[in-house]
Amino acid sequence: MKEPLSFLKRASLTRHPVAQKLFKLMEDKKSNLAVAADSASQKHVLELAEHLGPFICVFKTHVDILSDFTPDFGKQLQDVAKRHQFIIFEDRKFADIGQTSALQYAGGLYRIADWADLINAHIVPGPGIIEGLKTIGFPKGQGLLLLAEMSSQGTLAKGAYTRKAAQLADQFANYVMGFISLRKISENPAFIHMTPGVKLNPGKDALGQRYRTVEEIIANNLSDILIVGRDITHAKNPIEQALLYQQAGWEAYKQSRQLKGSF
Ligand code: 5BU
Repeated sequence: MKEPLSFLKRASLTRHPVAQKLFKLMEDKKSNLAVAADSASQKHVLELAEHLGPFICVFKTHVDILSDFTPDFGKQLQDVAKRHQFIIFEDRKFADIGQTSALQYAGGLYRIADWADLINAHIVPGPGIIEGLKTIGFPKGQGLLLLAEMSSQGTLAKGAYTRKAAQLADQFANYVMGFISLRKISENPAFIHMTPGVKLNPGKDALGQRYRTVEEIIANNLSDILIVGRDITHAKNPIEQALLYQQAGWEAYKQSRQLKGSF
């Protein structure tokens, strides 16, 4: 079996600017926790970023959920990200031809490319979507994750489709920096794996979301980053809950990779 590599070591194995920054700040903050801030209120999303910022490595948004979006949202979030050192990930899941996806990324109301460090895309359209998004994101030093698997029940993203995502990532490794997946799907240590569908108590929601535990995802399936939404944002005390997840996620990472030192 190959030697497990620390996040710090992996930072030195990639030239991708967002991946390098992310691996380093994960190690500095001892956090492999991403929070999914799915609130309709911009003020609430910014408050979540401010309060949870110290515990997380990635702050994940769905900007099109906001009902009170104002054009200074991105700048405000960037200010918080700078203060607390986290990566901004807009979970836009682009899925169109390259030309249209590039327009959706750079323009419209949200101008995602002006403020998000990281976005993601379905690979259903083929490599053109990566080429299209790259025309916007690459010159800005931003990154792309490919949707290799999904956490929802009955997902079609599996088997050959998932393997194709890994191949496309290799092909575009100077722009693609990893995957949304349920487990580690690539042996390339430069790629980062982020996994949604996390709860302290596993189960399902009413609309097909499937939840697994921190240990199942990080220790048994060797993913890198936990994406946690409602189990933190809807907790009685989201700050305490984020700390709990941060510690559990980091312990699972250290122990499963048999790296020295713990939280
Ligand atoms: P939850 O509240 O922890 O269920 O939120 C999960 C978040 O992750 C939510 O923002 C989803 O849009 C996102 N997600 C997901 O749940 N499953 C997937 O496969 C992908 C994204 Br891709």
